Amino acid sequence: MALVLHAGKTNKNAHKALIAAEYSGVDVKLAENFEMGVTNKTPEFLKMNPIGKVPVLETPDGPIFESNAIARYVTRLVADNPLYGSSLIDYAHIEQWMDFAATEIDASISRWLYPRLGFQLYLPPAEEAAISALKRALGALNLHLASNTYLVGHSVTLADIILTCNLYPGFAHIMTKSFTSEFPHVERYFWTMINQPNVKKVVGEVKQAEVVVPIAKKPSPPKEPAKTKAKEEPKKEVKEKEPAKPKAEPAADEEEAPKPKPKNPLDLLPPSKMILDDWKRLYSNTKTNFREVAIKGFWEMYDPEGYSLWFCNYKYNNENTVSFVTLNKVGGFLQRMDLARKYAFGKMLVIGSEPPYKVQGLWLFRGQEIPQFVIDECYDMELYEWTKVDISDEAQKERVSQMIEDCEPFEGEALLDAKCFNYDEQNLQTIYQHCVEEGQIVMVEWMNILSTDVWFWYNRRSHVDASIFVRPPMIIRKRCRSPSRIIIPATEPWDAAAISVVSVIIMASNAYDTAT
Ligand SMILES: N[C@@H](CCC(=O)N[C@@H](CS)C(=O)NCC(=O)O)C(=O)O
Repeated sequence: MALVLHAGKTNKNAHKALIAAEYSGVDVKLAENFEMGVTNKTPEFLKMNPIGKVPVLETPDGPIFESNAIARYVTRLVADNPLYGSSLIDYAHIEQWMDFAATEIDASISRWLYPRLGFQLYLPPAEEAAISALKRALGALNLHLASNTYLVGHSVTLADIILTCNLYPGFAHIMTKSFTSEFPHVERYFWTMINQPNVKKVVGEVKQAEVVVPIAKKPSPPKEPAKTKAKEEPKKEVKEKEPAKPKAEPAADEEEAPKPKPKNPLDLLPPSKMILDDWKRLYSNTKTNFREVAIKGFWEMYDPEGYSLWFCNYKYNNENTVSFVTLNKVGGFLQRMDLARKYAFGKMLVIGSEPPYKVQGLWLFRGQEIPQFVIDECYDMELYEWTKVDISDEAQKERVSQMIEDCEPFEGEALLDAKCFNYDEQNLQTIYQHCVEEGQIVMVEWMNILSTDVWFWYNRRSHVDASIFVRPPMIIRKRCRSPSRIIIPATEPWDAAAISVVSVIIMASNAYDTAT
């Protein structure tokens, strides 16, 4: 009779036992109708595993929890199972690599991935520490695998099964090719293992992440046991992430009668002659002769009474030892500044051709101070030293110009990257993911989102349907052709200055597809 394993079918910890069972010819079946967040909260389940986590294996002698213990049990059901090696020293080495997989690989991948998925608080220094620890572990593993096909001996053992299951979420979500290419033997090993028929049968096709999974905006609140069918394992479960599904129709929160938002104190400042959107548009649209057009235009528009300029310098530059971690850190900061999009423009430079990289930036804020709501709500602010620009000092003014134009070399150094806080790149990702899923790909070649003004170019000849979700809750839908510019109408009781675009979905428009 088959042993019953309680877990969802995409659970990488459950895969350990299922793969071991395939190799060993042991009959293990997943429990039918298992629902993460529901089944594992029932009194019957808690009797099997008091912590309420999965997987749990039911055996004739009682239940077992902890995935490695389950996999060991399944393996030991077969006498002299080669998955356990053939000597005492093999056995010790298998245990050694299983512990290594749990404490050095799984732990570091989890500390990198889970905050990004919103399951834990995202803190850039913690992410950096997790990545360093993972690189150290992968370096050691790479060295071992340089002269060994498998971890122990000359064939697959339980250690390989456990390690592969632990590497899987890393390869699938965060360890892109540019990250793993530093560890070619680990790459070779992982793909060899994943393509073993007994592994493939359980795990299915695996694709390496093309981008590091983006940071979820806020940690997910702990989920109550779902009343309706839970489609996915909500916590710690790592499976191919479903692309964020933008709502086709206004969702509950968008349909609610909009409550007037208290005015931002910055809206109460005396009007400024500088129109931030005009500057953002000039910046984005200037493709040549930048100094003469955009920079000159900036100083003509700049209103030192209505706006202030600030230099920022990351306080922990000596920790910026990994290029893409540094870039991610800056990307995360810009995402979190989203709340200031109507009141700010920024440039963030990552300076240097080798580590440690310096992160320095320039920000234009409405008003004479850094807005208090930004300091309160964006924790990155305190990771930087802020210095107000004195525009009567020509040298400082020139530095501002150079930062805006990504002048290189900058203060004698190359630029690793220059990011601009202007329009929302994150939204573009949502658009692509959604359209790919729907099979209605519209390649948006260029998009610029200003607060009340959305411009885009795409590569189809036919019409598209653009849905623009804005805050305060409102959706603007428009059928349009490339290139398109959609101006969001100001509606009572808000004025245009209070509107911000939260996402834009561009879908192929079926009605017009064949007509053009
Ligand atoms: N060390 C445990 C980890 C188990 C675990 O964290 N399971 C997750 C799913 S992968 C879970 O059940 N989470 C539900 C919860 O935290 O309530 C094992 O290897 O079995």
